[in-house]
Amino acid sequence: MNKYYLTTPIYYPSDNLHIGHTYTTIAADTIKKYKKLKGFDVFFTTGTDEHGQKIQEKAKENGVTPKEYVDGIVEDIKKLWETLEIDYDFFRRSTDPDHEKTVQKIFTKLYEKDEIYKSFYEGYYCTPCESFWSKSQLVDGNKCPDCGRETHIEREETYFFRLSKYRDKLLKFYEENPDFIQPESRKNEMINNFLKDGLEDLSVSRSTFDWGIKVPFDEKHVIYVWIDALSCYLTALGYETEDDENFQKFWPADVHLVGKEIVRFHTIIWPALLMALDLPLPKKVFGHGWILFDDDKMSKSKGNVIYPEPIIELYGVDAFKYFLLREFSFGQDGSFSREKFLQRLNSDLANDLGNLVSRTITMIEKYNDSLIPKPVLEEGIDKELKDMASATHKKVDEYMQEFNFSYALEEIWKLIRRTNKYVDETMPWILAKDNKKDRLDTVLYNLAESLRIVAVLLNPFMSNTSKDILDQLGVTESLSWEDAGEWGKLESNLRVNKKDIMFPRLDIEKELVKLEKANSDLIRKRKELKEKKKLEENKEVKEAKEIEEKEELITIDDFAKVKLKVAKVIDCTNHPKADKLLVLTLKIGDETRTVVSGIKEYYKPEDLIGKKVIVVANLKPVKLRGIESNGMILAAEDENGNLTLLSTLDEIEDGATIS
Ligand code: ME8
Repeated sequence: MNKYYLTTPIYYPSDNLHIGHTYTTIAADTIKKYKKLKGFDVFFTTGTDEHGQKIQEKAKENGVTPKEYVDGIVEDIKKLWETLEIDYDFFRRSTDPDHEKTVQKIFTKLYEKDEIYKSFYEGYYCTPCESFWSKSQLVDGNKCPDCGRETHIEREETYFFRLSKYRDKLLKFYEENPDFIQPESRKNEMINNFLKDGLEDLSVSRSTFDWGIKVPFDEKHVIYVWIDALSCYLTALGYETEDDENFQKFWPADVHLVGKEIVRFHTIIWPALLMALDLPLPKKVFGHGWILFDDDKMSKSKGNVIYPEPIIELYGVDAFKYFLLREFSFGQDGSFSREKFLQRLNSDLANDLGNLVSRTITMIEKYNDSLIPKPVLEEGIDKELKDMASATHKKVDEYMQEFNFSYALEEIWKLIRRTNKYVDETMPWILAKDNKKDRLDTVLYNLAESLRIVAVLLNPFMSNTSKDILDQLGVTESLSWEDAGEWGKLESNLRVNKKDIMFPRLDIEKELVKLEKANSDLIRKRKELKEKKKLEENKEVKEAKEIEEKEELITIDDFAKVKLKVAKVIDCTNHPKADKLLVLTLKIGDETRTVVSGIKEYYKPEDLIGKKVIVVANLKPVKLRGIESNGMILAAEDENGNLTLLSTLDEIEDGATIS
């Protein structure tokens, strides 16, 4: 069986994901479903990139540990993928212990092969991108060329990866594998912007923060977050572990899907690292365009974010997926707008598809007792529909090879629109009225058969809708992709089963208000939740402090400051100048010292000689009525003023320490 390994980036859980992230994941999921239908054995990895300064700072802002901070967001991300019915095979968290262990192995291996060496780095650092830049790479003075935000100068001791030596090898690899970087324009960008003038060695460790995987042989350093993150594609398959069956089977990856801003990491740094590890390189990296909002890149840190949850809740998973894949050309940037979304819902889903399903099923109910009829009387007009339906499969296939989801869907919609036109042309209600049963049966069959083909073709994109259509047609067996390429496979006599309208028409103005409100409600709710968590956290810390103060709790370190010893009273006399004081001579191991104690009321000197007592041995000396006291002996006193000296339960040598 043919294997297929595909990945999405592992996303930063510095905040909840927005529709930009769902775009990559939905595209990957669609490819997976498509490949599976075509009989491939597919493995799909996604996950979260949890280390690095940015996350550490975010966590600090929120008053929690980095791990606590990301745990909550990772939970939301997994929930989102569940809602979107994303069929991933492996979710890699970069904080997973097995991942951390393998990344350390990778780093050590590279160091031992002299692919990594230690030196110093000074450069312009962009904290949000976790990247160093040279002066010539900066834009508008000192801004990061990737995200446009301010950089600052940082100098640190660091390990370097010998990236520079891979320049020619990379260029050769690109030449020998012309499809490696897609779309083509991104390859030219990589060559012209990064490779043409040579590559510099890459700083691959950080010592200015510690939220990361430690360099195993130099714990002052953490491993650069991108080595950590990129390795996830290998560790998800069990690379360098005992259980590496998936690695043996699925590596190299067939495609890494990424946004265009991280193509550099995936087509320069990643292949060079793999070459250094003597591993095969991925077959393809596809750098898709950005979804913009108000013509700006949607980004968590800029705050101009559209979240997917309200859209899905209001209009369903399939409408959301359809819009993203249909509206935007996968390789290029595109602007998201709620109006466009609602318009497509009305035109493509309600008018075209929903309408075709509903009228077809209704007519079969009405004119043929809910049974799919047998086609008996063909006419010339049928041929165009049949030819188009059979050809659509091939065209969709061709577009799917290029991940051109938008054109693939457009082909399916051409067939839907053609089929709707066929209804208008053949006018089944007139055929019914004129009692042209044979012709009517044929027309109804053709409509149903066209819908069956549409349903199979829609499966990778909108699996619920696809199932729904097949259900309504009474088709129960599961269909393969190839079943969409053959006209006439729909059996007659299946019983149709009408359901509610799939995509009701919407009042765009009203829905716009609803959608905007739902998005801002969600943002507010999440903010409140964070604030609440922070407050609770602060409250807990405050309360703990108060309790400590109230009960005068001390830590074990506080207690350890007090040196307690067992002492033997070798002499004891009354203080010559004080009524209440005794003067004791204590032997503490090899040492003898004098302690003055206010216990004359309770003990006679002769009672104490030879007894063992407990003494605080590191108390500052004080003079008590002219005699220096070096320590304090411990006693217990009850509410009635009864007092007794402390001693040990069993016999023990003086000088013994107490803890
Ligand atoms: O870069 N339009 O994580 P990240 C389209 N952890 N796609 C978008 C998008 C938008 N507006 N915004 C985000 C990282 N994406 C690293 C990756 S991989 C080894 C490490 C998608 O959370 C797109 O796929 O910043 C982009 O590359 C990715 O999310 C960035 O996610």
